[in-house]
Amino acid sequence: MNKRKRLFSLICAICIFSCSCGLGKTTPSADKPIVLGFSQLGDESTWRSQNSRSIISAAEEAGIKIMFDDAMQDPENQIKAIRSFIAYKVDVIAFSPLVETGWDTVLGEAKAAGIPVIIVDRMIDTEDDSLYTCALCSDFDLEGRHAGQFLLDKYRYTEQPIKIVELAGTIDSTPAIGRYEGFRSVISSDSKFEVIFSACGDFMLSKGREIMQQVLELYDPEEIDVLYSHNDDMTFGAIEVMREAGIEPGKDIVIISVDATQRIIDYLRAGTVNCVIECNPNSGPQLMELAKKIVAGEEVEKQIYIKELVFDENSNFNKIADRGY
Ligand code: GZL
Repeated sequence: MNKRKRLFSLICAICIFSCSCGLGKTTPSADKPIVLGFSQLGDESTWRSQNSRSIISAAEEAGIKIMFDDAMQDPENQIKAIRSFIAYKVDVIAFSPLVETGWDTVLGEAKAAGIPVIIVDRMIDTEDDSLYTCALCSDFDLEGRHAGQFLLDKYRYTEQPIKIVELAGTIDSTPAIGRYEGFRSVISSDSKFEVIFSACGDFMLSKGREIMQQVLELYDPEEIDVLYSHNDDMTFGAIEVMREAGIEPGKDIVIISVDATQRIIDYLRAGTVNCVIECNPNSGPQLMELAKKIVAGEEVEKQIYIKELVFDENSNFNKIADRGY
């Protein structure tokens, strides 16, 4: 049995032991807490680690027993975890889908077992929205549009072409799709903007480095005006490569990054990056409130978007709260 399965079994055993009340599903009550099965897609970025911390700590705060599984970037592991949650007859399932497609069958099994599902962070692409009770997500298309709007404002009076390199997130993931499409829906209004290179870095620092190295083999730095990166970790990798090449990030190449970790806000203050689009990882408390309402049979909204901000080189940096991660 591999490490992941052992960890998952241990977490399950602890949960089942601490809330075991005989065989079969029991109705949660004061002395029988709600059991939530949560499938996390992985631990690929600073954002993801904070998202997991938020969810685990919020479950403890809310008195909810959580069975937490880390799928390590493999949707098959998420499907296995959801099936395990069904077998343990949890009260509610929540998961952050790595990619948008491939969930109908396993969510159909959860529906048949009478277990409500909450989608968190990223979204699924399905024709049957009865497969989930609620989706608590960011508006990734809006994040992309904010990034585009920053460039429209910054280069409003510029005539010459603006050449853009894009570090994209995981293919077929909602944040990558939304940030890609939302960005283009805005910059396409002015033909001076051109995305000359776009590649998938899977939201990982190491791949952000690799892609930036490739880009500098293909283009002279003078040919690149803007780096648009779908998350901070890929931005950190790209900045390392820029500095090694003698390029001054934020000056020689304008940088837009999504997430808003503390490190990228510090870079914004230092002029190392020029625009930061917030993507809020702290959805834990809201998720637990939703879980309680759903298990209690209360109505909840089908789609809830988490509120997010935009910071840029013209922001009042004193008003940017500490990020906490
Ligand atoms: C967005 C989230 C993305 C973050 C990345 O909600 O899914 O995945 O932007 C993370 O940092 O890896």
